[in-house]
Amino acid sequence: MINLDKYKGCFLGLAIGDALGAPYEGGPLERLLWKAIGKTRDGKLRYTDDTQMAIDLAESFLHNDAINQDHLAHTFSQSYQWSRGYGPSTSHLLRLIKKGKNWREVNKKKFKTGSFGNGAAMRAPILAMCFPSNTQALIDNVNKSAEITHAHPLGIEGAKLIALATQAAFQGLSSEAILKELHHQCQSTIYKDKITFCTEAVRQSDIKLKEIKRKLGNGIAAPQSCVTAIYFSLKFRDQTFDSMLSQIFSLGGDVDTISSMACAIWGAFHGIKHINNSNITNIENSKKIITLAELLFRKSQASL
Ligand code: F2R
Ligand code: MG
Ligand code: MG
Ligand code: MG
Repeated sequence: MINLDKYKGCFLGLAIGDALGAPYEGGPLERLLWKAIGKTRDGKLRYTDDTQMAIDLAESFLHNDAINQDHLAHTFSQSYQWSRGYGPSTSHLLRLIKKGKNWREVNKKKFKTGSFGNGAAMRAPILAMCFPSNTQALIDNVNKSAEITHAHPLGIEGAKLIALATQAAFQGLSSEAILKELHHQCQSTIYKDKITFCTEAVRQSDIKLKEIKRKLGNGIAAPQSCVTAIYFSLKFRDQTFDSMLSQIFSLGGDVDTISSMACAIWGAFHGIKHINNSNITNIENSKKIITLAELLFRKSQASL
């Protein structure tokens, strides 16, 4: 059953995973920088590009009652701040859009085939909140959202898998059914093989973290992080939010993004009631995020 509690759990899960994971992301230099800029003036934990782009997507969808690519590109560019830690290609792109370039002219500037970073996937849980029950509408709108910043087929496919996993979590499908559907939806061998491995790893009781890192990845590219996040959300489906987070922190690499995507899916399964209140109140703009979740839920109910 889809309900408001799950919407709040999904959006806050995304933001909490991001803000709590950010201090663990990347190498020593990135961690040192985040120590200096990782808190707001009133002592809350700052979120990064992952949550900022999720908020932008929610606000743009609420404003247009649709995914309007020009409006979304503009919204992303207006909220861009270097200190949120955007990926290099996205950062370059958003600065060009902010200067007045059309996103269609610059989204393949850095990479001729478009980016396959995980930046489109990290905002994809929000699309499942916009399109909670129509799978084809969800896929069509994942493509629209991703194309702006991540036009490479692997960047889009990673976003599609995260969006579909979140939609299935809202619907409360079994983990086996979710993985079967994701396998069916995969177009590329790289994701198909990872979903096959993930299905085995979720069943196995003694799987080691280093095996997950080796087979599924922990990097900034979508094929190196999307299935990893889905794995954690399913492996820890019957365990606590905090126990899942601590495992992802130990994984290393692109921790903020992997935990953000995993926590969004976990929140879509369980709802806000199962997330510790201190996690919620400690993060920047938690009230705004709850309000956005409420507005998205109301819109989804009105369109039934
Ligand atoms: N930027 C960061 N964190 C900085 C530290 C990361 C650390 N060193 C690590 O590797 O874990 N975090 C934020 O960026 C990620 C989202 O990135 P996004 O928006 O996808 O960025 P971008 O620049 O589009 O892609 C990321 C990199 O992937 C490689 N790449 C992408 N497409 C490529 C292509 N077609 N050909 C070759 N390489 C391609 C490039 O290295 C890109 O720079 C999130 O983690 C977010 O938290
Ligand atoms: Mg980030
Ligand atoms: Mg507006
Ligand atoms: Mg990241």
